[in-house]
Amino acid sequence: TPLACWDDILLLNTQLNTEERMLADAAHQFCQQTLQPGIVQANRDGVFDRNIMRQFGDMGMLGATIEGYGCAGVNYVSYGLLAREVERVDSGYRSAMSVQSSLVMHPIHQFGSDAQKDQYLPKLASGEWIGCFGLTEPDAGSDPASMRTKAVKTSGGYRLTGNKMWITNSPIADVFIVWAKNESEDGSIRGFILERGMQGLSTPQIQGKLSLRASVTGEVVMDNVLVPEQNMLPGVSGLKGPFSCLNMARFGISWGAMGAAEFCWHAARRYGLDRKQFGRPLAQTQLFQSKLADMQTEIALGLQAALQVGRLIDAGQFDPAMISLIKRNNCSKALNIARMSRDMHGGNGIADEFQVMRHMVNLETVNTYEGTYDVHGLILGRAQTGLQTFF
Ligand code: TGC
Ligand code: FAD
Repeated sequence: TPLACWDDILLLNTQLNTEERMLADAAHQFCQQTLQPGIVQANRDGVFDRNIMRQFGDMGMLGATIEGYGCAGVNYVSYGLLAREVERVDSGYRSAMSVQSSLVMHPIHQFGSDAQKDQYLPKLASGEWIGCFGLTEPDAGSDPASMRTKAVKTSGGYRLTGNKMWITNSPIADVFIVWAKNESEDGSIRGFILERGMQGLSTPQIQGKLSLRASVTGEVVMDNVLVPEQNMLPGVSGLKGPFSCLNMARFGISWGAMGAAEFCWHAARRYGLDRKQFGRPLAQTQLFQSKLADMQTEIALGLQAALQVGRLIDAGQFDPAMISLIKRNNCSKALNIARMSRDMHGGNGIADEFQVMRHMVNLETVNTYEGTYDVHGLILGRAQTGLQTFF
């Protein structure tokens, strides 16, 4: 018989407190009962049902770390546990949750005025409004400092012109956090809150995605959009504004990627126990067992590292380099695990019903967005040598 804790060999569960365990169990049930049954079809159709955001809201999963405004007010370890459960179903659904929480609600909460918080946070917390985060541009991906979107001061506000690219949920968003160079402050980067319906704002959807198909992605095209003065985020200027949002989202992704990897690992184990070739289960071959051991090892270590960083964030002791380490490691390890699981499923591995190939292609995006594997390597290289490679 298998070891009772084969799927939690370092007893991560015992390192959680009672509230964290209850929250993870409730999220697991919700994700498996409500999200899992529809994901194969949603991915096939390439659609995101906005009702899912309402359901996240009902579960208290949006902006979960924020106190007040209808938010749950839990710690960052709990936020990580939520991401792990959602991404066990699909990286696209975790994307929706992390953009809304870390990239839209977090900057409003952290850098917004009281009026902005009152106006936007409750409706984003309930999922009535969907938000998106526009940093990347067609010619500014890994290097957001080279963005071209500009804000020009005019009477009563700013005129924004520019083009954001690859923006999760832009085609269905009600609220847009857009980062632009403010010409009246020497091109310093500022955050602006835009709303659907503003004149000159359009959000064409990107078609033909082979990854994250259950998430909608688009552009944010701004042609001289008039944004009232009171819609600028007053509390931050410079790249540390968007980067401090990314810290939190990247932390969640490092847990989420492990959730997707766990799905692929468990599926490979089950498949190997059920499928017989050469007169015995595939799981009774040395190569198959060695691959399962690799998966188990990387997942157990990746989760421990994510938990430690979560504890440090909750204690106010984190450095962004720690987050680069776990984002880079956990995404690339999860991608390798998904590829291995796809292979271990043989021909069935390419059928969407078996779900591992969906996770595999999703993780290609997860390894790329929020800072690519290379970029996080360079952040870690700079942190240990003091030498800058970005110019
Ligand atoms: P650099 O000179 O390093 O820094 C500029 C200013 O920013 C500050 N800073 C940070 N602050 C807080 N947290 C961090 N992690 C920070 N990193 C830097 C820094 O202190 C400095 O402040 P100040 O006051 O001195 O001006 O800037 P750089 O241009 O050299 O940066 C290079 C690099 C590569 C590290 C950076 O540009 C980078 O991280 N690039 C990756 C871009 C990226 O991650 N884009 C993500 C777009 S959003 C997205 O993908 C959402 S997908 C979501 C989903 O669907 O789930
Ligand atoms: P590039 O920066 O052009 O990189 C291409 C390759 O070059 C990569 O392998 C990279 O690692 C490498 N490279 C880059 N610089 C260096 C260097 N200095 N040294 C060595 N190698 C280097 N952005 C948002 O703002 N909001 C969103 O909601 C959002 N959602 C996304 C959803 C999806 C589905 C996708 C695919 C992307 C999303 N993004 C979003 C954009 C994402 O953050 C960028 O794609 C990512 O930051 C990489 O930028 P890029 O695509 O321009 O690649």
